[in-house]
Amino acid sequence: MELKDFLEEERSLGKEEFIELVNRVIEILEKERKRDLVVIKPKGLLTVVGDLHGDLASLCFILEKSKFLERNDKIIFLGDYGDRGEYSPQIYFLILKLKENFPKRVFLLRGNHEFIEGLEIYPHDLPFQIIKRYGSSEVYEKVKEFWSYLYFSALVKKKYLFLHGGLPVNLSSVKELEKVSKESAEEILWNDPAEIKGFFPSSRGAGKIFGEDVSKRILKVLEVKTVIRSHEPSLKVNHSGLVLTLTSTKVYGNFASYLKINLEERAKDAFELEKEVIKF
Ligand SMILES: [Mn+2]
Repeated sequence: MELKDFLEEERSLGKEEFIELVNRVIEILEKERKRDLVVIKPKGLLTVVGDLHGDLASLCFILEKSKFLERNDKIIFLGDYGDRGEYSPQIYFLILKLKENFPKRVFLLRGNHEFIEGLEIYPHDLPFQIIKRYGSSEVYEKVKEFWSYLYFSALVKKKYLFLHGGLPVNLSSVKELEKVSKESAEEILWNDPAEIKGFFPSSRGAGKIFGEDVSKRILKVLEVKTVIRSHEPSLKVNHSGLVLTLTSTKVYGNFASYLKINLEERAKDAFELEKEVIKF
């Protein structure tokens, strides 16, 4: 299957077909997803995709350049699929098709734009874009159902932790990532790292800002070298190399990027990984 075939299929897709696609992917995730955390085996290459926010051109660029469809690699998405950019429905179609076609090689994480109850996001263009594309709010309800099957975080043991926002500041065991509390869910989706000590409430209105001491303590507990996250429109290193932030959308007028990690190599810190990020 080539990317252009997927895009062509999307153009003529009807409401019922889209809903059936979501149902098939939910069925896959229902069988596969035993916990809120997915453990990725340290085999082969992993492409890391940050926030997309409806930027279809950037997703297509990443799929083409990473040669995901031709190779036997893995790919992980760090959430925030829709809103802001105008191609949110198309992004959803593509990630659903990828999961359906390559279930063992595709990992879909939840972002704060795939919100949990009580933490609704604003601005939220997705429902309007879906109605424009499919003429029905039924499709949006189905997409929301799909969100509840997304993982909160992904772990490559002894190496990396992937999540959308940040570490829950009081995390004390990997078990708490396997079954996240409502409080931890909010923090995983909303937190941001900063060069501070400790933590304090975020000006975003949800989640917290956390410092290097928090990262240091939690990464030790998790036995992980580096956290890789998105949630901010930048490429940056925090906490002396413990946290890498990358973005894969140009909707803020900046560059987009992605990362390819060889999971069989030794774990790298965020400074090393930052040098390997492909910007475009
Ligand atoms: Mn976000």
